Amino acid sequence: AELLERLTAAFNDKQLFLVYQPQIDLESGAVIGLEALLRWRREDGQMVPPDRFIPVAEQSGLIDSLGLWVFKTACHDMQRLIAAGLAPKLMAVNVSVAQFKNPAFVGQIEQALLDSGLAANRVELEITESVAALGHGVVEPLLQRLRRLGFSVAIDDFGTGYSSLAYLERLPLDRIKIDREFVSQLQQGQEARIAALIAQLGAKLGLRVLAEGIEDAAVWRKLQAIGCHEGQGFHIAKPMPFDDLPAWLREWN
Ligand code: G
Ligand code: G
Ligand code: MN
Ligand code: NA
Repeated sequence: AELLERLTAAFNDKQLFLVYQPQIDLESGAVIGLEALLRWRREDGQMVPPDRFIPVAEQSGLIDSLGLWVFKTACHDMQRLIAAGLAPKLMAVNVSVAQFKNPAFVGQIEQALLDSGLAANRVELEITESVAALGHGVVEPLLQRLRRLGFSVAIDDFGTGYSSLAYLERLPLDRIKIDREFVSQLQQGQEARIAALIAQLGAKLGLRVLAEGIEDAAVWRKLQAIGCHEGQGFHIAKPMPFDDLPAWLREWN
């Protein structure tokens, strides 16, 4: 409860901000997207990791307004990049399962998108496998609505949560993100079995596959060898504040 009070105050005092991590095509190196990631810097300068405060926001319902703020801010920043002629194809925004449960969610992001003037096909929503817990009677129509609006949808942290393959196959998805746990196995020289299986699964289902957590050039090459075409990670770029993006984007290509 104490953390919730501090988080609510931080939200009101604008201590929360977004950083952006580039996503690239592993073949050409071209930047294909940016993932928006939430950060909290306390007044004393200490960072509070999202793994600590997002669950608190989810349990309290604060995630609805916080998530909407993330969405609006990411759309606004994407518009600024477009105006500067620097925007990649996609802005990826994480959406919590708790937001999905809110019946007002789709209407709210639709309105926020309209207000921003951004086209829906420039936005990808990242959801985790745990949406499966809501049941496909809920999730499938919701995803269909989002895709009809023009958003694309990615499954984040794939392979770590619960979701049956049968379930995954039915969902209208665009992309799978291989969790960095499996990508780090490549780093440690272990067999790339799970990452390779996910890449094959993606290809079979006609989905794009992106690997998270690329920390060196060797892993980048191994991912290409197993048929994974997209990636993000510290070796390419760490998540950075908006103000650092223009210079990075100009440098990279
Ligand atoms: O950026 P970092 O690796 O510290 O993020 C840790 C976790 O927090 C990741 O699982 C990430 O998806 C999640 N996260 C970061 N920003 C957001 C956000 O804006 N909304 C939601 N729901 N999750 C986020
Ligand atoms: O679960 P999600 O994909 O949303 O999490 C993204 C998180 O992963 C971000 O918080 C980001 O800081 C972190 N991250 C991104 N690239 C790397 C990487 O190469 N190595 C590690 N350890 N973490 C990374
Ligand atoms: Mn994510
Ligand atoms: Na992830």
